[in-house]
Amino acid sequence: MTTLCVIFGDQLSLDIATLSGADPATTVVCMAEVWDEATYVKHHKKKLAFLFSAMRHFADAVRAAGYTVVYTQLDDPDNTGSFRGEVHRALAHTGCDRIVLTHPGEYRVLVEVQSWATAFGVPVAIRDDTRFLCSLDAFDQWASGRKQLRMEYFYRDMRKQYNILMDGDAPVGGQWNYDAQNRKPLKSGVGVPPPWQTQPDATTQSVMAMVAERFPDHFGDLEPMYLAVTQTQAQAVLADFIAHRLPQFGDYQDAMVQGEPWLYHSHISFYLNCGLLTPLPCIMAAVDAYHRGEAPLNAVEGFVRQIMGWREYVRGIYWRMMPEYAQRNALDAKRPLPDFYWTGKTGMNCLANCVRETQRNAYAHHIQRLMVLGNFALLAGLDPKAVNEWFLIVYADAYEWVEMPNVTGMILFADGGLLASKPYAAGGSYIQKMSNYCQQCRYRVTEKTGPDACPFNYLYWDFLARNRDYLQGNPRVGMMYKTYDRMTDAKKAAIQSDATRFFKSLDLSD
Ligand code: FAD
Ligand code: DLZ
Ligand code: SF4
Repeated sequence: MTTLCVIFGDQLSLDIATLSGADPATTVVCMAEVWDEATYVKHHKKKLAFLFSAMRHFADAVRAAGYTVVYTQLDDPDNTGSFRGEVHRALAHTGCDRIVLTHPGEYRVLVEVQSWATAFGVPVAIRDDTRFLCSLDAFDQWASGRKQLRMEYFYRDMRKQYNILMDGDAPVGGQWNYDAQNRKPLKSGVGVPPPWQTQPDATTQSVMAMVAERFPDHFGDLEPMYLAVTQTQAQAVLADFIAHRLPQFGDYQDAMVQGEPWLYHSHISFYLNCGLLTPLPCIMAAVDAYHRGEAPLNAVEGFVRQIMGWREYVRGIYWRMMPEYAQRNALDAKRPLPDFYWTGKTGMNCLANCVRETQRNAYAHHIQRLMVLGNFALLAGLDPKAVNEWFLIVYADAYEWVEMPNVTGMILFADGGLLASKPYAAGGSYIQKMSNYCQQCRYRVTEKTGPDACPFNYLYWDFLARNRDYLQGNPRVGMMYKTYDRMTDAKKAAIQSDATRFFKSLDLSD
């Protein structure tokens, strides 16, 4: 009996469950670059080059571990363009009589692989993805019977279960969460450590040439290409973060600085999500730095919470709620995505910078995604399908299991509050407090209405007014309606007419 072990592009870990217990003598590993995956949304060029290069390097590592690898490159003339076609070809070519794979990261691919046993007439084993710290069954057990699925309680349970930053039954330092200390703005010119970067090797260069030729109409800059593409390089990115950025990670987690896209973040999501890194070693590296006295608790706890809390939690939500989750649109938002999400051409300096950095790097840090790009999408009432597609396209760390709960749940409140207890809506003053974008903006953040007023200011109130029926019962938003109701009729009318004028200028009128 020979086994075809199918490994997808986001499963690039040698300890993937697919290979657990595999005998190289009776195993063939199948990997394929396929047109369907590269184009079902038009991924950022840098994301494509990164992933194809990482896949090719990983195939070499699998061969070095003694396995036979059947690898189809995108431009192979026999490439059928789909997972189904490539697995079918590999079965015919190798004579394997069973398939083993690990639970895919996206619902549509799960549906596809579930059809293979019938389609190919061989047994197909779909194994749990053991790289995650919370299995899907364990998440369902945690969630079932709860009225509210708040991340904070999930996270506490995970800390206890894995005994991370615990002092017996209590959290180290006496608090579970040090977020209140993690909201400091940062001045420009502070000397942020440069991010870890590498030069493209021969494999990456050849993939870049292919992407340039085959995907010219996809969004984003291919060059410069500096991302890690092997496990060793990804570990160097992690080590660089622990040594140079983790100590300030907490303090400046929410800060935004014009011209500083990387700040004190870790830049490891690309690697965690495709398998070049796995979560527990990243968490332990930060915890060890804390125990050595090299990083403060607010930084280390904040970092642990992102990976052990948010990352695991959003995955649990995605798989528990799909496929219905993809249809959610609680606020009935319908506006199309404005062009500036692709071009960066807008007078709103914060948005222009976040889009341009996304275009160049296939990366923006969390607060740029949440409080600038996401906040605008929420306030403007952009269609959740269009916003989900954009976020899935433009970031090199984007896969639906992590992108969709962040977009549908966290930024758009389109799931009606399943993930977030209130919409993350904010006017311009939040962006002014946490960044220096407003200093170079054509709008005035201190003006609330009128042609020069920061659009976030009137769009905020227009959003609340538009969604009153849905939101005013929410105890965490109710206060804002009291403030709105105290405004004069003239002010309310000015807000509405400014919002109407603004939408018209973007060609987004109702
Ligand atoms: P750091 O700030 O250094 O955080 C460390 C790690 O924590 C990240 O690498 C990531 O693995 C994890 N993490 C942090 N926040 C989240 C979160 N909200 N959800 C899940 N994991 C988290 N993250 C993705 O990995 N892929 C996405 O497609 C994605 N889309 C997002 C869309 C929106 C609208 C928002 C608001 C957030 C999204 N995030 C996504 C979460 C977060 O913005 C990125 O994980 C983070 O910016 C990656 O950069 P970093 O590695 O430097 O993260
Ligand atoms: C994102 C992506 C892209 C662009 N291309 C491929 C590919 O050609 N081959 C592959 O195996 N995986 C690719 N991926 C990652 C898959 O979309 C990812 O594995 C799915 O999320 C699986 O559920
Ligand atoms: Fe953004 Fe408003 Fe500040 Fe301009 S004034 S940068 S639009 S928050």
